[in-house]
Amino acid sequence: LALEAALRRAQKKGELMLYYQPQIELQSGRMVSAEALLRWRRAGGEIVPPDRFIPAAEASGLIVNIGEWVLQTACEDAVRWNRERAEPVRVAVNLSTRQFVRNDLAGTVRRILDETGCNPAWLELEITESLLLEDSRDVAATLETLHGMGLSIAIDDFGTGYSALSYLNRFPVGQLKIDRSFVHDVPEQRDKCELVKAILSIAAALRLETVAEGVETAAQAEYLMAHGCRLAQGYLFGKPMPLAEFNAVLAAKG
Ligand code: G
Ligand code: G
Ligand code: MN
Ligand code: NA
Repeated sequence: LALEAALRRAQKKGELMLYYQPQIELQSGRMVSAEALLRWRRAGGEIVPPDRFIPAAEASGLIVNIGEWVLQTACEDAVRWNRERAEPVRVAVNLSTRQFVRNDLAGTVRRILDETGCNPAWLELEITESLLLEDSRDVAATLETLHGMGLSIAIDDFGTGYSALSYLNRFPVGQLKIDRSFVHDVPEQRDKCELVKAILSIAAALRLETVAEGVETAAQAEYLMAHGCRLAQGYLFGKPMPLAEFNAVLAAKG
């Protein structure tokens, strides 16, 4: 409860901010996207990572409000990045299950796209396997509406949840993000390599785009590219960074 109150104050005082982490097309080295990652910058300058406050925000319902701010801010930033670019850089936003239930998420997204002038094709929504396992009519309808608006939907941390592969057909999913726990021991560990190849072959069969998370070494990047993974995200290409730093990276890449 103390954390919840502190979080409310933080939001009022503008202490929440987004970091951005590049997603790179392995074949070309081009940055095609960036994941928005929430941070809480306290008055003293301390940066609080999301796993320290998102659970409390979810439990209290505050995540609905914070999530709207994240969507709004990410869209505003994407519009600025893409104002003078030939090839757009998309922005990926993480969503909590709570944002889908008892809440008009599709309406919120539509309004934010409208207000910011963000192209729906620039916005990706990251959801978790557990959301799809909610097996609710509302969740399915919301995902269909968002997809119909032109947004793409990614499954975050793919492979770590209670994977029921049937949901890949039942929901309008466009992208799988391979969890970094699989990527970490590639190419050294045989079983991890087999799991990564299995995920990549499911994705290829269903024509889903793939993003490998937590790519830290050139050997990992090479292995992933050789087995058909299109995109990668990780310290090898860039850490999550504040907007000013991310803008400098964008400017340098032209
Ligand atoms: O940036 P970091 O690796 O610490 O992020 C940890 C986790 O926090 C991410 O995997 C993501 O699931 C979650 N997260 C980060 N930003 C957001 C956000 O804006 N909304 C929600 N719901 N989760 C987020
Ligand atoms: O949404 P998700 O929980 O997947 O967020 C990605 C998390 O992974 C963020 O907390 C981010 O800080 C972290 N991360 C990003 N790149 C790397 C990496 O190369 N290695 C490790 N260990 N963590 C990473
Ligand atoms: Mn994510
Ligand atoms: Na993840």
